[in-house]
Amino acid sequence: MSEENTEPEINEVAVSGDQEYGAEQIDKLEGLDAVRKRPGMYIGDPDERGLHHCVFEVLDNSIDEHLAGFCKIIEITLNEDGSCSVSDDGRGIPVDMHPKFGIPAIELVLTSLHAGGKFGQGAYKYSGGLHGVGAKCVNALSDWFVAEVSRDGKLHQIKFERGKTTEELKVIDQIEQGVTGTKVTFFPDATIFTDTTEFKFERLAKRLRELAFLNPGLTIHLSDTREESAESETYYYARGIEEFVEQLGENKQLVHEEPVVIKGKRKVEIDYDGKVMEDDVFVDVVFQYNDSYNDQILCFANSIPNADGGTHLTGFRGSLTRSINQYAKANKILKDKDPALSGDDVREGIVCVISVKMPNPRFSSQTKDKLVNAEIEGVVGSVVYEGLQSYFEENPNLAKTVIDKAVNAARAREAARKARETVRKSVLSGGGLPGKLADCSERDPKKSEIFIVEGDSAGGSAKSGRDRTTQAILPLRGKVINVEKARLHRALQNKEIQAMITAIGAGIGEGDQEGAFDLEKVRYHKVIIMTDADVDGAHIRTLLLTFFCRHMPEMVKAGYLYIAQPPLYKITRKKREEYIADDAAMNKILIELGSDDVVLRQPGEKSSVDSDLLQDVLATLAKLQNFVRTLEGHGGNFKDLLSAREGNALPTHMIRVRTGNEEEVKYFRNEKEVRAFAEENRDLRLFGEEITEEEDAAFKEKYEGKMRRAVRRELGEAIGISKLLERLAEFGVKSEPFFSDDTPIYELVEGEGDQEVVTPVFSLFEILGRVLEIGKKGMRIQRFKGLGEMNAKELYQTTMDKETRQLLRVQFDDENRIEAETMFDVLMGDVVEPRKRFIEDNALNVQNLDV
Ligand code: 0RA
Repeated sequence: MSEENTEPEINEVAVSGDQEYGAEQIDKLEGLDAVRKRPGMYIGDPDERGLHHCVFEVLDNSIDEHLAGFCKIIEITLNEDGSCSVSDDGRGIPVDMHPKFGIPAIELVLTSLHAGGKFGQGAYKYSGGLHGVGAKCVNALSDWFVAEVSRDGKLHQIKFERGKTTEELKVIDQIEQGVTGTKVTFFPDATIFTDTTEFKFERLAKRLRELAFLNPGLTIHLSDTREESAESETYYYARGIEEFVEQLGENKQLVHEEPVVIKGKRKVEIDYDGKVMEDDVFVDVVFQYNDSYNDQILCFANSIPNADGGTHLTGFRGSLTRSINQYAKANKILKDKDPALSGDDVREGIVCVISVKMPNPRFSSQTKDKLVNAEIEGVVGSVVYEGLQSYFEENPNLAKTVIDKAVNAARAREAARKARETVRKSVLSGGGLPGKLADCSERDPKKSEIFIVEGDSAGGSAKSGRDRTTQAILPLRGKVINVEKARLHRALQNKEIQAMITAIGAGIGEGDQEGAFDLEKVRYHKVIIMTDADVDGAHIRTLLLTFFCRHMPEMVKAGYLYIAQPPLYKITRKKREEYIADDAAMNKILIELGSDDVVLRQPGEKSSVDSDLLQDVLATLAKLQNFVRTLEGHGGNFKDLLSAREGNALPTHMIRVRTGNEEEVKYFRNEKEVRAFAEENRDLRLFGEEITEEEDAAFKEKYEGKMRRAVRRELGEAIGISKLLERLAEFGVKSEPFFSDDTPIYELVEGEGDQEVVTPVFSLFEILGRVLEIGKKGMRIQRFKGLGEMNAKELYQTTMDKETRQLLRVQFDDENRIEAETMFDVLMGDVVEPRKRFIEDNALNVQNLDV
C-alpha cells in the first residue's frame, strides 16, 4: 500500500457550518488545462474504469444535494448518441452572476479548478467525491458537456467543449415556478478515453444499487435508451444498508432472522488544515450471521467502498470481540477460566455492512481502498460497543445464538490448528512433492505453469503431450472437497487438496506463522485448471475455483489462476480438420455452410431472402433457441409466452400450478401481478402465506380435496427473448410467422433446375434446424465428451500449446467481490433452489469470474 493521503492537492479549505456561496471562498482561479494534461491525477487511468468514474463524479454532486436534504430522485440516462445524462430534483446549481469574477456562478463552478466554494463543505462535508472538482474534471475530459438548471421559473442552459465555454448561460424555456433541478449531459472525449467511450449498463447498475443502499430514501433511476440494449432499473431502499445485508444473505442459511442494526453519532474534532472544528460523525452498522465459515464485511466512508477496510473496520472488529466476550462472561455463558473468544471466532459466518459519514475523510491511496482517519476507530468502536451491549440485553436469545456459534468456531479452530501441525509435518514441509505430480524442469516460477487436470486418463494425455521444460501436470483422482461446506481442518485432510498445496509450494492459511501462505513461494505463475467440458467437469472446476479463491486469494488476485479451454468438437471436412470451442461456434459454422446451399422464399414467390440477411436471421434464431430451451427446461412454453405478451413486452414471471394431475402454467408481466395472484390463491402459499383452517377447508371443498401445489419462477430469459425478437423485427421478421399450424410460412429451396427440392416450413426454428442439417453434409463431427477422448497430441495442440491455446484468467478482485461471493453461495451453499436455477440458467459457466 502506498503512504498515507496521497490525494491530489484538491482538498479545498473548508469552512464548516457556512452554507453561503460567497466570493471569499473562491480565492484563486485555474483553468482546466491541468486536468486534460494529467487526467490520471483526477480520475485515475482513462480506461473503462475511468470512463465510468466520470458518471460517478457528476453523480456525487447530486448525492450531495440529497445529503443536504434537497433532492429525492436522481436519474442517470445512457443516451442514444452515446452521451450520459445525470439529472436531479435538487435546488439547481446557482446561476446568478458572481460579484467578483463577473461570470455566472455555474460557469465558474464548472470551469475553474479551485473555484467551488459550496462544494465540499457545509452541507456537503459528507460527500464522497473529489470535493466538487469532479464535475469540472468531467467537463474538461468531455468532447461536449451541457448543464441545464431549472430555477426561478426558468430553464437555463450552458454548453462547453473540452472544458471551454462554447455557449454562454442563457434561458431556453419558461417552466413552472418552484420546479428545480440540475441536469448534466456529457460525451466523453475519445482522445482521452482511448480504450472505450461506451458506457456499460451493468457497471453503472452495480454501483448505483450500492449507492441507493448507502443513501436510504433516495431513488436512483438508471435507464439505457441505446438501441441494442434498452433497459432500465430503479433503486430505492427505505431501510438502507439493512436491506443490503438482507440481500447479501439471501442465498445463505441464516442463523437468526432479523439483522442487527446499530446506529449512532459522535462529535469529533476535525483538523481542517490547521483550523480545528467540532463535527458529527455518523456510524451505521448492520450485521447478520449465517451458517458458513467465512465472513463478509463491506466498509464504506461517505459512500465510497474501502476494500481494504481501515479505521472503521478496526473499530468494529475490536468492539464486536470485546462486547461478545464481555456479555458471555457476565452471563456465565463463558466460564472465567475459559479462554476468550478470538476475533476470528466471533466473525465466523458474519455478513456486515459498515457505513460512516464524516467530514474530511482521508484514505491511504488514491483508489480510496483504506480509510486512515485515526479518530474513527474510537468512534465506531464506541458506537458499536454501546449499541451491542443494549442489543444483547434486549435480545438474550440472539446473544446466546451468536455466542454459541463463536464457541463452536473456537473449538473447530483449535482442531484445525492441531490438524495443520500434523498435516504440515507430513505433507506441507517434509514430504517433498506429491507423487502424482509430473513437474517441469524449469525452476523460474515466471516461466513455469501447472495444469491441474481432472481424471487419470486426461492426466496421462497431458503428461505425454506437454512441454516438459515449462509445463507441470497434476492429475486429480478423487473428488475435491467442497471447502464452502467444510472448515479448513477438514479440507486439509483431503488428499487432492494436500497435493495441490504441496505442488504449488506456498503453504496455506493466513497470518505469518510458519507454513502460512506466501505468494513469493508460489512455484508456478500460471496455475491452470483443465476439466472436461461437461457438467461434472464444470462442477469440479467450481470446486477448485472455490478452494483457490477462499484459501489462496492472494494467488488469484495476483492473476496466477487460469482456466483452460478445451474444444468441444472436432470437425473433418474434405480432409481438413478443425477444432471448435463450443456450441455457439459450431452453430456459426454450420449456418455459414448451410445457408450457402439453400434459398429461402415466401411460398409461391420468386424472389428469395438475401443470403447475408438469412445468415443474420439464423444466427439470431440460434441464440433465441437457447433461451427457448432454458425456458422450456423450466416448464414454460414459447408459444404461450408469445401469446401472453403485450406489445414487445414478454411476461417476466411464471407460475406452474398443479391441481391433482392437471398442470396449468400462468404468465405474469411483473412481481405485482404475481403478488395479486398469490393473494387470490392463498392456498398455494406462494409467499409462505399462513392460512386459516376455514380457508383451508374452503379450498379443499372447491378443489374436491385434490392436492394443489405451485412453483413460481422469474423468467430471466424473457428479457433475452424480447431483445432477440426485436432484432428479428429489424430484419423484417415479425413474430407472427414464428409458427403456423396449417399453411407453410416459408419455402426452403435446395439445388437448382431439375434438381430443385422445395421443402415447406411451418416454423422459423424448422428453417434453422434444416440449415444446420444441410451444413453438416459431408462433414464428420466428433464431440469430445471429456479430455480423455483426445490423444496427447490433440490435447496439446488445442488446449495447452502456448502459441495457439486460449486461456481464461480468473479475476477475483474487489470490483467483482460481491458477485463472486454470491456465486459461491449459490453454487456451493446449502440453499438448493437458487443453486438449481443458477446452474440451469448459466449451464455452469464461470462468467462472473472470467475475463
Ligand atoms: C451550490 C449551491 C446550491 C446548490 C448546488 C450548488 C447544487 C449543485 C449541484 C450539482 C448537481 N446537482 C446540484 N444541485 C445543487 C444551493 C443554491 C441555493 O441556495 O438554492
